[in-house]
Amino acid sequence: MGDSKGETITVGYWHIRGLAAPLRMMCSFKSAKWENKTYELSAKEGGGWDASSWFGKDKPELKKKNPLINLPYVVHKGKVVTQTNAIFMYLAKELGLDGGDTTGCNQLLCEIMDLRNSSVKLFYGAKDEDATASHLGSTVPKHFKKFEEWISAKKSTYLLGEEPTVPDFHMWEMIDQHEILASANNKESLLKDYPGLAKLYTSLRGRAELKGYFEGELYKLPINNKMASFGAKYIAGK
Ligand SMILES: N[C@@H](CCC(=O)N[C@@H](CS)C(=O)NCC(=O)O)C(=O)O
Repeated sequence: MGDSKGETITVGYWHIRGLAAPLRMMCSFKSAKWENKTYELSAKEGGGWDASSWFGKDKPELKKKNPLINLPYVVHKGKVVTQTNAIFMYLAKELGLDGGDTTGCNQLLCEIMDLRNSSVKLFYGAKDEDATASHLGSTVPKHFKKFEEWISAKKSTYLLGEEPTVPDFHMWEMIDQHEILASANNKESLLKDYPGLAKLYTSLRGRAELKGYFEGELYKLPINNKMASFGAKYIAGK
């Protein structure tokens, strides 16, 4: 593990769970010295959203250090890191959460991002019961099946072994978001068909290192931003 207990890690993102939730979970899990920085959208008169809390000041400032700057970002040891999967791997190395398997982490993180990207289309699209049913009944199972087969081949609790590594935090977040989506649509849990994923979900949720995260404010943020058709307001998880 690097000296991340020495220098504060700043995690910047919108005032929601979104892409930052698993980054916050990783910092909490490792009791890193870290701070959470969030930006809030405010309603504009006449409709629409004012995003100047981010675009007005911090984005132009951080852009001077990293022209790729986006949300989320991490500032640590004088570096500004952006792009979620790159941040995941940066933190995994700093916090000792890569399991010594960079290729495994990268493959899993990209696969989880594929699931996330298809979910975000639904969450930010117009509310549509048929699209939600098709997402829960077809799209998500296609992804979950791959992860289930991966875990089953590994014969492990987590994606890369018996201890959590970086992809488990994003996997957990995506499972949780879909548990909440299913329950909000009066559908049963998707996990009944995926015992390996169910075990990962329950095991990580029960880790003592994450008690503070789950009991604190960060887990109570809305999943998505204010314009989303799903998750724009806090919905209690399990
Ligand atoms: N590929 C990027 C996507 C980042 C992105 O789309 N960020 C959205 C929020 S999820 C945003 O509002 N960015 C602010 C900006 O464009 O400055 C990643 O994985 O981090």
